[in-house]
Amino acid sequence: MNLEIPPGLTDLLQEFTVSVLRERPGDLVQFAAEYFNKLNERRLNEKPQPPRGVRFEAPTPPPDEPMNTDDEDDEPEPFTPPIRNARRPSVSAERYDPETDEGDTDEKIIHPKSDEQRWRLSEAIQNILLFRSLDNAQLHEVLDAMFERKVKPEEHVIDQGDDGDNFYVIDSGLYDIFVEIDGKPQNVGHYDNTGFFGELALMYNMPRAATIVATTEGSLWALDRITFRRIVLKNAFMKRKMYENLLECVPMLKTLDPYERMNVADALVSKTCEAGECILRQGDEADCMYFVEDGEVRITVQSKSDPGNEVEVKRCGKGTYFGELALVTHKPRAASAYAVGPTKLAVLDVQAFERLLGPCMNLMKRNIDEYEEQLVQVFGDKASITDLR
Ligand code: 1OR
Repeated sequence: MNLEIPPGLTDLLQEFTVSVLRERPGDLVQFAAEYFNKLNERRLNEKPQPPRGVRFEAPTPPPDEPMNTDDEDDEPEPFTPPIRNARRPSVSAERYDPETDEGDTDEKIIHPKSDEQRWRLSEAIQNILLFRSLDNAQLHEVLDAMFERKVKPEEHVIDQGDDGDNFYVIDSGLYDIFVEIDGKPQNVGHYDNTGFFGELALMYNMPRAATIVATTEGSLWALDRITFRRIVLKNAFMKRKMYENLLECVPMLKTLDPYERMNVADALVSKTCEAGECILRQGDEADCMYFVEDGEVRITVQSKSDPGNEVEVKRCGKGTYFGELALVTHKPRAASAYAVGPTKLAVLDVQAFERLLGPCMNLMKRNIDEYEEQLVQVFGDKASITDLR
């Protein structure tokens, strides 16, 4: 009997499983029938597209090509590489498809390392969110395949428009990020001794979206395209897919560009709660915020004059968030939160919050006025509510 697993089966079942976990259908067989029918229809009709929500556009359109101003809700357009005047890539701009991925080979690449190098590498990857969903065996394989690249000041590690070869994790050094705007490279940010870059071209088979230049001596850990796609990409892709719908329907996150929103998806960690479970308690120190993936959360507040009196002030449903206030104000939790029924949350820790949600800070600060108004309505006067600011 031939027991060979057909290529693509694992990914197909994995994606189906994620859908089941997300949707929690009552009738699994009916859900499966509809799921695979839809999948088949989509495959027959589909033009190549990036994953939903990942629509890169050139920062400035060429004069003969007006900038697309469509609503977010519109159907995603056919995928165009981000830099339209870039050198034509030898790889086609296609969506990621694990089934046709050249990374399906099982060839393992090992770059021997000294103990000192291993130690530095394990330090460098500590906060690399793209590696978070790897299991131990996968992580070892990735670490084995990484190799060190030393850089000098002014060295171009990546040039915008080039084909993608490696993914890089920063071990040390400062690096500037340049993106061509109106034909001129503009400095849009920098990396300071930590972080990673070079994942986009490998993930979406498109030319490099930015130029990365070392401004000091430094050291990078590089991972080849094939190993990146074979191991890291499959996991990261599943995770982004899981969260893309959720993040798309959070109005606050619309102020982020797609690149920034993808980074938020990478940083989220799932948490399930039972009915009635206390998620956070008024007065506690805060180290994260929450997005509701499924279910409902009750927010309660104690009256200042009568702390035994816990009053429900709000309900948060799917696609909403809570727990951000204390991270904005750097104060203890101003309310408690309880799961109403079985509830699924996506948790963003305070470090990722500060790094990734800076552009949404003004919107979150504006929420404080709304919270105060709600509290005054519930408790009747300002004296019985705790100062939120
Ligand atoms: P890559 O493979 O395209 C260049 O090679 C890398 O620069 C890219 O992957 C990212 O890892 C990194 N837009 C696009 N790529 C960026 C950006 C960026 N920042 C870093 N990279 N923007 C800056 C967002 C603060 C958006 C500019 C309009």
